[in-house]
Amino acid sequence: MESPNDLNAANRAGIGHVGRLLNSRLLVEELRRESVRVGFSRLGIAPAGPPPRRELVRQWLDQGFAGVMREWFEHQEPLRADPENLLPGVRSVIMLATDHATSTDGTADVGGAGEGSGRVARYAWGADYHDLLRSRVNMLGAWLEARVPGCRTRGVVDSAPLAERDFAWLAGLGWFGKNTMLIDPRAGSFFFLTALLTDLELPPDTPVEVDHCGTCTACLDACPTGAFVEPRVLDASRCISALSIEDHGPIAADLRPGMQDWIFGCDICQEVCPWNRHAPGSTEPTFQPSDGLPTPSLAAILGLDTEAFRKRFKGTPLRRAKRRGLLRSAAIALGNRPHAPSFDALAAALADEEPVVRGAAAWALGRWRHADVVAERARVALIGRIEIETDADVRAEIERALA
Ligand code: B12
Ligand code: SF4
Ligand code: SF4
Repeated sequence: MESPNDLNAANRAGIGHVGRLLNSRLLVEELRRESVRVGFSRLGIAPAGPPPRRELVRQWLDQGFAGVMREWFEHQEPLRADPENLLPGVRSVIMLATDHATSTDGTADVGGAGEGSGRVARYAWGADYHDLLRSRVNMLGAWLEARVPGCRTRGVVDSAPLAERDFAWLAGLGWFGKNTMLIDPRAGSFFFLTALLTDLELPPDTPVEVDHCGTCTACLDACPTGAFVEPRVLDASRCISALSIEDHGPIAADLRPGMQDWIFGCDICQEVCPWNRHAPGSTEPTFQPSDGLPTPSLAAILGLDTEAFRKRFKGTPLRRAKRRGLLRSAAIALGNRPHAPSFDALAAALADEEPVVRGAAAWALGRWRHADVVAERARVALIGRIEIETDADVRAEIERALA
């Protein structure tokens, strides 16, 4: 029998099916071990081909649920139709999971962060995961190419046009929870996905067909912005994660209260999920909370100028929100949870260079006018600003705040 090294040659030469299968199973065992050695938590294998529920993405787009990501999705949609577009000749999609939940000691829970602090989604507590996972998947790809000379691979992380959750489902890495997350019955949903495409035909794993959600609706009930249209359908235009990360403009007024104190991403629909009660902790240094996270001071965020923002969030996921998006969300968080010691920072934000930050600060101060905290100072600050404000949208925000 030929060695796993000869797998591709065997494939090409049409060597017996059973021999090839045995060899590929041996190879997959080695691949599993190697994936853990380079730092992935587990892997599953899916056959390449069009993703199983492609039509759902089209419907989702047509219903306007992509929000500000619509243009990006419209561009990706035809490419997502087949992983062949990412690697010509692809036969298998190796899906890799990486658990990222770090210790929860001393951090925010569903109840919210402490006064004057904002909340950041778990996946963004440490350094940017894309860089780490990209280098790991490239290492694994190089290993496979060395192990099976002649085979081709391509690693992708998150932003490539690949329906990662669909392939991860096919690869047996979990079921689709009602919160749309892929959930592993043993590890919950706090994990990242990465894909390694290859032209090798590897034996696929079995999808999780059981719906382990049962009658539970905890995630649907807990979403503070009502972003779930129905189980497994998310209206991203209402999801705090999309609003705080991808949308850098003004947020619709009716959604602002629901954002609570979340300033980057949102974990509520995962935190309430019973399957995350025993999520494995990660000791990966890259994922450990950095510099004031997970509950940064909102006043400190509002005080960041362009240079300070760049310096503080360089190499972290938070830079994706852009300075204006993050400061806007920090102002909204203060509007939702008035905190007198942060007054000066919020009032100063009324004069920020970005209209979207000024508008959010005006809205927040308007909410403070109805709270016991520094109500009069909030009114004075708004009146002072409206006298010099030139941006029509911001003026309208101030007028509403004073009304
Ligand atoms: C765009 C995007 C978002 C958008 C839209 C999210 C969404 N639910 O679609 C926004 C910005 C809101 C977002 C938020 C988050 N995201 Co995101 N996101 C993506 C991205 C880039 C594409 C997802 C997508 O295709 N959406 C389109 C919709 C239509 O897809 P969908 O909801 O998954 O719908 C499918 C299912 O409904 C499915 N389906 C339903 N029932 C069934 C049944 C079966 C049998 C099958 C096969 C399919 C199926 O069919 C649909 C079509 O594929 C992926 C990376 C990637 N390249 O895939 C990461 C990804 C999904 N995100 C991820 C994460 C971590 C998050 C957040 C937790 C971050 C945070 N803490 O703020 C939140 C979670 C919010 C939530 N409840 O989904 C992880 C998820 C890991 C996991 N365990 O599932 C991914 C895979 C990134 C990664 N590489 O790790 N995200
Ligand atoms: S991430 Fe937050 S806002 Fe988005 S669906 Fe989940 S609970 Fe709702
Ligand atoms: S909270 Fe309940 S319904 Fe939602 S994903 Fe978890 S088990 Fe499923």
